Amino acid sequence: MRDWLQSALRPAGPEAASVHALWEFMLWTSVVVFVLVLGALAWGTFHRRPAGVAPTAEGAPGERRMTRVVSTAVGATALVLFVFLVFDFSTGRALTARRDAAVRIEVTGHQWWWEVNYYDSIPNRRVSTANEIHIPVGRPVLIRLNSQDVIHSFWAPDLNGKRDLIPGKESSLWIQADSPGVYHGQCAEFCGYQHAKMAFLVVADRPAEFARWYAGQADTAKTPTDSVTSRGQEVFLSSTCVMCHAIHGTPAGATIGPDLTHLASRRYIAAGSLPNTRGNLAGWILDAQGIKPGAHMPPNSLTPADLQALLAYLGTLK
Ligand code: HEC
Ligand SMILES: [Cu+2]
Repeated sequence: MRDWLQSALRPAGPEAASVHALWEFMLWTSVVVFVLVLGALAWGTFHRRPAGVAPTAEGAPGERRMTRVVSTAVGATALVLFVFLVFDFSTGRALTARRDAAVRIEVTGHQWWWEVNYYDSIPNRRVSTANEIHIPVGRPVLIRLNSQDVIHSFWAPDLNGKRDLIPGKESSLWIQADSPGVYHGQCAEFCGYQHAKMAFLVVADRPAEFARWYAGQADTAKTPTDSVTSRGQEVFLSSTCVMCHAIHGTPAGATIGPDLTHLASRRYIAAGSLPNTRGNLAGWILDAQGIKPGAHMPPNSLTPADLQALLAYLGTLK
């Protein structure tokens, strides 16, 4: 994950831009206030009262001026806080403003991966995937957030602020990417042992590319065409994998773990833990606990031939 770069200071969409504008305003206002306060402190340090005059004495020299200065500073503080409040409210309103969603996505948090479901009014056009969210560039996307177990927090800093996923209480947020690219995100609320390995990608595609990706994902899995991949499918369907995973177009339909129908189209496995390569997949399938201790996938013992067949089959799930 060395190339995992994400930054709230490099907004890549209108939501992140509003958050960033609020942040910049608060930062520079605070810098000015800080400099003024330090200036006042320095002034006070070098301008002592004349010796012999008790500072508490009634009508001590400069007291009226000090009263004026302090009242002005209190007034200015209240004003600055009020402006912060107004700016904060208006940013909040901008972030939640209703728009026409180009795409509606349901993201469900699991320990420690993200289930991603695309809503479509036609049931067989709904798409299920994990840890990699594709969106069309330049279009508003509504993400509804829910959790299956504990509280998680969805955070793709380049695109928007954080939003908690609370079991049983749906929340939502908008994201929109100004230019095509891959944006990184992660769980931002400690959610257990593998919280640090609960990352995700948001891939902003050009509209045609997005449509192609979507059509591919809505399709059922490829049917094996040769003896090795057929054997691989058999291994998958006859072992414990089917208790937890779905591959559409086969009898496997469980939803405990990520949907694997188009596993090979994803860049990473196990929520950003490893690049999706054949070697990493092999390591993961044999001993997920060695890679992500505590993850809810048990180790598997497979003969080398079965493992290779299974890997070949999973490799066809584009
Ligand atoms: C008890 C349930 C369970 C069983 C059995 C199971 N898995 Fe998993 N699997 C999971 C969970 C949960 C995850 C997500 C782990 C994480 O990222 O924290 C996962 C993740 C994966 C991933 C990575 C998917 C992705 O997109 O990140 C692959 C590939 C995978 N499993 C393949 C298999 C295969 C092949 C078998 C059978 C040999 C199998 N699993 C058996 C629960 C299971
Ligand atoms: Cu989490």
